[in-house]
Amino acid sequence: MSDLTTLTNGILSGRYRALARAISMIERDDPESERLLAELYPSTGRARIIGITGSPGSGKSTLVNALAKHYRAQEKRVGIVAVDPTSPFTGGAILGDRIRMSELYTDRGVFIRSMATRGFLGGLAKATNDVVDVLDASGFDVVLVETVGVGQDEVEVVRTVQTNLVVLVPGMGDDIQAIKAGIMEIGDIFVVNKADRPGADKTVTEVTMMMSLVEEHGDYIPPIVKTVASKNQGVVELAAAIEKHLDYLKSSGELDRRNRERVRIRIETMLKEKFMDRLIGGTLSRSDYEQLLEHVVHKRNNPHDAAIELLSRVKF
Ligand SMILES: Nc1nc2c(ncn2[C@@H]2O[C@H](COP(=O)(O)OP(=O)(O)O)[C@@H](O)[C@H]2O)c(=O)[nH]1
Ligand SMILES: [Mg+2]
Repeated sequence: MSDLTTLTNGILSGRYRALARAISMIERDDPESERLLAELYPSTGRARIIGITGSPGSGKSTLVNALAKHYRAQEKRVGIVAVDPTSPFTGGAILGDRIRMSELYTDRGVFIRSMATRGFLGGLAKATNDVVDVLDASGFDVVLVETVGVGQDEVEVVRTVQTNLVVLVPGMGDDIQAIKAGIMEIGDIFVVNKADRPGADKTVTEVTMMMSLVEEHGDYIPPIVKTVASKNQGVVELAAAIEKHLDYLKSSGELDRRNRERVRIRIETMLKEKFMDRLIGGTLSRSDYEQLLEHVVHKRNNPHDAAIELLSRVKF
């Protein structure tokens, strides 16, 4: 059996060493990983993919931990992917996550991976989606994706999950105002975590008010759930809200639409990347490219004509 077949089979039968190896290959942007992912793709599509987004310190990891425990109690296998540019792989925050999640680490029904986020080859969003595919193919029933939710890459990650939780904390006030446009669009469920702190109800009211300003809700109005993640409070209610969102996704046809959107985003991201690869370093040297940009900066050319010219240089 070839190495790739062994690895594919290892993943399909849920072996942790195979999973770890595959994910490292994806992180390195190893060319073999593309073939592996192609092999695994037919086995994907069963996992429930849930995003957890919110500011650093809002309690996302604690909440992920609590949700994972909840799902484990139902005998579900849980994959966790933490994407957090504020905490590099070796950084303190991730170490904190490791310790906090240690009770899950010893549980074979849980697989946790923090994505290295700096200097990422091939794009963070692509890598995250690929890792989610690997976990999905490996039979994890639930995949939780933790992100800080800022930056282009992260927004792309958020757009590819099925249900997105936006985690807020009491006393954000102006913060909520500042981020409202963005979060109102991406939130399927709003979580007011740290509800043991003063002002939780006020935050709930603020979110409700902002929600009423959003014109297009369709049939689904995102619920607001209060939690104290560090004490596992509100987790059952949150899981119920997640379940309800799935019912909505299915009955409205929105699940198919989101899955299709996920495919679209992934293909288009790869196309863009492959196009740029062919262009720069292929047809054109990096310095020629920089030269061309320079012409546009100094008004000797314009962005539109420059783009058309570049397009004409790529051989398909
Ligand atoms: N008081 C209180 N603290 C919490 C709660 N949830 C999390 N924390 C604490 O908030 C801090 C940040 O949590 P963490 O999960 O690392 O946040 P993340 O950066 O969003 O992943 C930690 O010290 C947690 O123990 C909560 O519901 N109430
Ligand atoms: Mg965290």
